[in-house]
Amino acid sequence: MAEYRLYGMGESGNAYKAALMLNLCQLDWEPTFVDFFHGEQRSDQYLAEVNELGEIPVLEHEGKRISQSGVILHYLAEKTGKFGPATADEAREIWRWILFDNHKFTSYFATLRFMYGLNKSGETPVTEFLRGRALGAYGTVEKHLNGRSFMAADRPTLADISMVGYLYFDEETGIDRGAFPNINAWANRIAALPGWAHPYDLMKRGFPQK
Ligand SMILES: N[C@@H](CCC(=O)N[C@@H](CS)C(=O)NCC(=O)O)C(=O)O
Repeated sequence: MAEYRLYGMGESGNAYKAALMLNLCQLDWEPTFVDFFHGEQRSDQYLAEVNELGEIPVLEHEGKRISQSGVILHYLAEKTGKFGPATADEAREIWRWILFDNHKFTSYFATLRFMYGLNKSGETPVTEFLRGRALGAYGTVEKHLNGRSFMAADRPTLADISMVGYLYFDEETGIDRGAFPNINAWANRIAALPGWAHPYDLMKRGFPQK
């Protein structure tokens, strides 16, 4: 049995944030597939035994079950000494970007991709709203990366590992990463790190194939 277990599935960029960290740190881990698209994360058993929040990812280690990707990333940095802050200022900067990521950079984009890219909703007022919000967050990150290689320090940190979570999927969203040269170069920089792998190569996919 592997030392670390990650509850997730391939289409989840939030689960990918944790999977990527586990892989970059070369930890002994294995995924447990959660049948998200059939609602397993909302089942009584999952809520009672895995995560009362009804979400993936969840990291299991030494009898603990830890949820929220940002918390999981910090836990793994504590365990490994990798990708964490070197100073109190860096710690604040990492948290600032992870919170921005969870609220704005990931969440609007992820919901847009789910509706438009996976569920093929077509264009609706909701997808237009989500794309507008996601583009706003992309603009903020594009500007921050001007003259910088990484988000929170002069080396890759937890902030980067969190924020690239949805950047390697290629389902149609109406947002072209290529139109954001700084974001594009940064995502490629992270993809060049030893241990990087695409989310679909780390966890089983669950979206029902029609
Ligand atoms: N802030 C959380 C977000 C986790 C999240 O929303 N995960 C999605 C899958 S990508 C989920 O489980 N959603 C279930 C729901 O919202 O009902 C994190 O970073 O872990």
